[in-house]
Amino acid sequence: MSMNVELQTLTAEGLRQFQALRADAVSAVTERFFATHGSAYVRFGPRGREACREDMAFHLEFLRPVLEFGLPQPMVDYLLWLASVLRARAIPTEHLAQSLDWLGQFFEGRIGGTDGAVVVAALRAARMKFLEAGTAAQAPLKSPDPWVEAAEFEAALLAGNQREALAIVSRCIDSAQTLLDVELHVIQPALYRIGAKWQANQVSVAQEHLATAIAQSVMTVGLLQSPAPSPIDKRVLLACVEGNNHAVGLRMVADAFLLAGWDVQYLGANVPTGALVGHAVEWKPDLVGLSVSFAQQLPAVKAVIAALIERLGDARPAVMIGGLAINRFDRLAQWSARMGSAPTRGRPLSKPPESSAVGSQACHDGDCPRAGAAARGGGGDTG
Ligand code: B12
Repeated sequence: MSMNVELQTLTAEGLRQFQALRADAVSAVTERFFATHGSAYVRFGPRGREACREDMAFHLEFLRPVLEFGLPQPMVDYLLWLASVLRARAIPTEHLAQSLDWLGQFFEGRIGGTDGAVVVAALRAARMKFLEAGTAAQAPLKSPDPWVEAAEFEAALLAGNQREALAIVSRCIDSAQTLLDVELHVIQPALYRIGAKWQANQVSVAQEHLATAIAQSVMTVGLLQSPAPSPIDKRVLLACVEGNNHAVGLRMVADAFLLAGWDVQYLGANVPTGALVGHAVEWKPDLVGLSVSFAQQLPAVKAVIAALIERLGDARPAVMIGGLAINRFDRLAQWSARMGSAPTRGRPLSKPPESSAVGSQACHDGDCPRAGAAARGGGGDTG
């Protein structure tokens, strides 16, 4: 199945209308859904309606980048993911495609002209590719080669056994492995497996949260056990863009820079664009690293870059982008690299170095030595 189709994109006014209509679309389609199929969902009680609303809202969140960038692949991937999550919880999936038709009908009646047609075409394309895929599983996320310790570490995380998790990591570091390698070959694969198990309904939300919390504290201890680097008088500012709550991967990137002697400021999850840019203006980093999990977070990347250019002009830092969305979809990676090279945006972002996973980062001047390894670690399916 080829997903590299390009669709028409919305005009700025079309996008504004789409955004303004989202909440009404969610309500209208949820009501239509319950009027037509309510009996199939009675067993879920009031929570069923709420979950349906959440799903409709999610559909539209994932539709937005299709409308903005013309690439259906991330939305199809999301639909396959959602179908697998629902199936694993014995929730019917047969109405998923219909909900896309109904969303199309809602927007067709309200956004006129070419823009209305763009929304309908995007929903149709996503629906068609989703149905073509049938019950095929979404391509698995590939993490770096797991070491044998990854399975033990995963078991410790799932059992909530912080002491054991720490012992495994300390053992690796004591046997001369670097923290970065342990993060890539033990911690990351364990977290990826736990994500897959949550998707398959084999692990609870609480276990996933516990695992993440333990992994983060173990990483801090690992950092303390690592040899102190010589400072190199360079600064990197790292942040997850607005909407991205997946922060552990970026923490690994932070550790990579710290251990290479950089001065690192790590702002963590979901950083508002204004706050991020304001901090960059004040702290004046040489490099800004942004983490992106889903395609709909790319406009936030664009906003950060535009604001850095506006506020700092030629004195702006280089920008590096990575994360799940960039690893997973090569077209988004290309788009991200292109984004910085548009003439109005001034100094281009260089292409990702050949040696790194395709598009997992866009990084200037070979300035980010070991972060390439961290980014490579996330190297997933590149479509
Ligand atoms: C823990 C977790 C969460 C936690 C995160 C807590 C935290 N403090 O970070 C919480 C509960 C918040 C969460 C929420 C959600 N999650 Co989640 N989550 C995970 C999980 C299990 C682990 C994430 C992680 O830490 N991975 C390990 C790190 C090391 O990997 P990484 O992020 O890819 O980072 C590496 C590279 O990508 C790269 N990198 C990352 N950032 C950057 C930046 C730069 C500059 C560079 C150079 C490189 C780089 O370097 C890192 C090291 O190699 C993953 C499973 C998975 N496969 O990752 C699911 C997963 C990512 N989540 C998923 C989903 C769907 C969600 C939610 C939508 C769920 C929901 N319905 O609410 C929300 C969305 C939140 C949001 N808006 O961002 C799905 C994504 C599905 C898909 N295929 O796209 C996954 C894959 C789980 C699954 N299998 O279903 N999640």
